Amino acid sequence: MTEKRDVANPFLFECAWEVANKVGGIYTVIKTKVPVTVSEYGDRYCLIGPLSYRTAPMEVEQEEPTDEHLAATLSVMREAGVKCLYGRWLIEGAPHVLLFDTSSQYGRLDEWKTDLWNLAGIPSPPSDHETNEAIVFGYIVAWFLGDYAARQLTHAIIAHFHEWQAGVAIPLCRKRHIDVTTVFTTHATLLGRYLCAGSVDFYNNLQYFDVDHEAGKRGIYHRYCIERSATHCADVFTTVSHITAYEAEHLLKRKPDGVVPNGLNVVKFQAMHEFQNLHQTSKAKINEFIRGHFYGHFDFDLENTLYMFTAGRYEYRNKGVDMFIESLARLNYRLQKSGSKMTVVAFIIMPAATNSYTVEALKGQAVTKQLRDTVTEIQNRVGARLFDHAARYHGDNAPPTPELLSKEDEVLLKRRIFALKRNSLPPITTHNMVDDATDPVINQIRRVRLFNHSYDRVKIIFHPDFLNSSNPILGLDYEEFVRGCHLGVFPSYYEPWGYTPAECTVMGIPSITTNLSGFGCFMQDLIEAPEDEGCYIVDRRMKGVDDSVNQLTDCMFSFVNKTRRQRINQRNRVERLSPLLDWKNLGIEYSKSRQLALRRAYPDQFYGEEDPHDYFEFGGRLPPMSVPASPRFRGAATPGDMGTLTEEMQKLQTSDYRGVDYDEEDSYPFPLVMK
Ligand code: G6P
Ligand code: 1S3
Repeated sequence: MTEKRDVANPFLFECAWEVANKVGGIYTVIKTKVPVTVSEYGDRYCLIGPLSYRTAPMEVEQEEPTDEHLAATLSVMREAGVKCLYGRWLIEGAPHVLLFDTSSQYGRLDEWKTDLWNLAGIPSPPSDHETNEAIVFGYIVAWFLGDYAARQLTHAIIAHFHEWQAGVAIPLCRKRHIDVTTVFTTHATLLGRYLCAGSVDFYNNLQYFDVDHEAGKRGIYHRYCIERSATHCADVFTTVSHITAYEAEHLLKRKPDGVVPNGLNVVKFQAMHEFQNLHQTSKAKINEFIRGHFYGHFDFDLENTLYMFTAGRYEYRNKGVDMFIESLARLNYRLQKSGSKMTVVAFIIMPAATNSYTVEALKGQAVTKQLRDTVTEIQNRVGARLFDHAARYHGDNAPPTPELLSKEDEVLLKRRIFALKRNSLPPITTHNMVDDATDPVINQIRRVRLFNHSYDRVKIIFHPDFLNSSNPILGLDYEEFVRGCHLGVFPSYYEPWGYTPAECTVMGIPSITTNLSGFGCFMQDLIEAPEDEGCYIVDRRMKGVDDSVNQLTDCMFSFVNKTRRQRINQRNRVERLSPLLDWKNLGIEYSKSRQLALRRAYPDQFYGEEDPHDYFEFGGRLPPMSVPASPRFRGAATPGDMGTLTEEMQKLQTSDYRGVDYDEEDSYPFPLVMK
């Protein structure tokens, strides 16, 4: 390796399938992290992703590279037929971005697949499109990095890859001895996700799974090989939470060097009441939808109605939808028994295969809109009549009030009211499902008989699509919807991080999550009594399923019994936790992982010198964070514990992620045995 590269001002390429290409949570990670990364690297930072001609024109402004080496590399690659787009990603921070069109190199797929087998022993079946994409993308990225690193010889280059889809380039960098240092961050493990979605007792058996066999049984052996090879070939390996670090150690067979928790770009309002006002205005929009959806059965008081929701990728068991629906049924029973005047409307927002909106759902919005329009017309006519009448008055005595509602208006109004009559119950879903008979969510709702009857205190609405403000039904953007709700419920079984409750927190909306989610554990580690701050954590480790369901039900029941004043106070407390989730505080974990990568690749440049970027000088502790005063924080915790990185641990001869010596498997940061 060249020893002269400048390690104090390295170049950073961050590569992920979700760069300028929204698929799921990784897009949020990358996009929200950009401002802090740009502030650290400026023009030395460039993201690399796949080129989608559908979304790129909206996301990226094309420009010519000013870096001569980059320009030369791209020119060589273009001459060889690689299509790419270089420019600025139009998001906050406006970073450089380089998108490669994988289809421009599909002609070389077989050649590269053979090479991958010869080089790394990674097989690839012919018909797995996602894997084919990952291979072509990986080969193009490695080609780019190899060419660039051979031209640009003055600065160190860090190549950071996220998730297996971007992982193929890592073994290639290693085998080809490309002079870059690599970081691999995984946001889940392939096998973990598959195993949890089945019916295995995942956490109690983690160390016993025959990983190759399990991956083979599920038809993902080749993908697993890519993930595992990226994990082992990277200079630094990180993941997003301690629970996933533990999982990765057993399923990918490498202990992560540290944890890089996911942050958000927290926008603070000037005044506290602003986010409370936003809740009020967004709630009014949800109210409108509810009036339409429940037409003909709209017999509950919106002033005493609470909106709860769950949202995310449609993974029925992993995201805890099974537990949510069961708990809603128990909540319904308890509210009925206690004679509560409150109504809960529970939304499930999870994209699934659908054909269209249901006629009933569309009709509900249409008939209530007609009613509203008619009332507005009548209101105008009544107003005009009143005005005309008052304007004619000249004497001292007030004239008798005119007849306000004309016969025609009365008939019109009756017609609209009659149109609200309905024989069916308000539907439990807004869309026609492709697999209605087998859909797990619909079937469980049927099983627990939550059919939106008048006597039900818990109503349910399954919206199997992303939210969008231009939708004819529930026409709100996701953020607006969350702000209008009262409580987010995410009782996940498999959740490496869990952005949904984190997003609730920064918007000042209380949420429920579990101690099997990265986010839940993170909050539990940092705050002494998270539930006092509106961040409820259901125990899915030490309790049996039934007890966890009861705990979740208790939690929702006590939330429903809060007064409006208590809810307002709680929202204030939740919102005050947002600095904990701000990239301005969490970004340092990424900095530390990059620093470690540089140290590993260029040890001589660090040996015996004072390093101005030495993030380890706090002994694994961050300098004091700016945190709100009231929550009680656990003193010892640090967000990512990157300070316990492997080398540091070797020095200390300890073996955990936190600098405490755990000898036994089950003395991990959390108990392993579950009921
Ligand atoms: C916000 C508004 C208040 C409103 C309240 C409703 O706090 O600023 O004016 O009364 O929301 O809260 P609720 O929990 O009943 O939706
Ligand atoms: C993954 O996305 P998911 O919903 O499939 O990555 C996210 C970002 O790190 C993380 O929040 C989530 O828990 C993982 O599961």
